[in-house]
Amino acid sequence: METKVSSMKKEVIISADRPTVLIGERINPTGKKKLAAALKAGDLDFVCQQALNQVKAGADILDVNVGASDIDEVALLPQVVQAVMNTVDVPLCLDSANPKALESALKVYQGKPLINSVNGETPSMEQVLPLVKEYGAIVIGLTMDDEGIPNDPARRLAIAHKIVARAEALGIPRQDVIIDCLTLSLGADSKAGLVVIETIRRVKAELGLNQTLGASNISFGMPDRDLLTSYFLPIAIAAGVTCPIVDVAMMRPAVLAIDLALGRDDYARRYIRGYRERQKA
Ligand code: THG
Repeated sequence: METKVSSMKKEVIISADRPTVLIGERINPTGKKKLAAALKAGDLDFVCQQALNQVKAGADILDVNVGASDIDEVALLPQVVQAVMNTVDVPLCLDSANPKALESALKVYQGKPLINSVNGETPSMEQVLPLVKEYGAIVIGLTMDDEGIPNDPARRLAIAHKIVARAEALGIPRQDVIIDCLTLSLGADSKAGLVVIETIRRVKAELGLNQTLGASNISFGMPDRDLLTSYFLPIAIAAGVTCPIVDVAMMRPAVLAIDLALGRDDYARRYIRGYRERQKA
């Protein structure tokens, strides 16, 4: 199962037979006062610096989210997408809960982007999937609906099936849907890890699609977050996550080790190159 995302200059292939694709999470004002203030002031230099840093750290794709109170995402998302495209070569993941903002960003995007996201609610599927078809994009399908995120893996799986069926009915190839099984915080529910891992396994077995995950959600509100996230990641990747959304600078060394352990790094080339680059830095 191969999913191909692209910018003007780069194509990224997501597949369980290849190294894990890292989607950089840091262009997102949630919990970041400095970034939120810069975005509100229309200062895009700060965002572009975040983009450069993440690509230098090894990000394959950048998530771009400008959602915060007092921000007009429909106007700002395309501006930030354009600024980031002018700064780095990697493909982008357009992240908004507002379909109008996704559409305005799609209008300026050059290449085949990721759309983040659609969910199992009928209005979401009715608004987002036609955009995916029209712009030839890839879409992330969240396993939640109007009743929220089910606690039961079977119900999350059923939502994934529903999203794929709706996409295929519109002529969107199934490999252009990436599933996000959604991890909740272990601080709120100490069984949250078990539930999402079981869901990831079943999505892989029954749908075989590529899967993303906002992996740092697992440690939200907990002490020693990076420790928790970095030990959760190999479980999620071994279960079927192929393109996690992460803080790349923090998580890439662990992911290089995981890919080597899972036979996705011939002759340990990437692992050794990653080590050498860290020695130089
Ligand atoms: N699934 C999908 N998309 C997503 C998410 C997901 N997009 C948004 C989010 N979840 C993933 N992105 C982030 C971005 C930042 C953080 C976590 C996930 C984060 N920020 C720190 C905080 O809020 O405490 C602050 C970061 C810092 O400045 O160090 O943790 O699940 N499809």
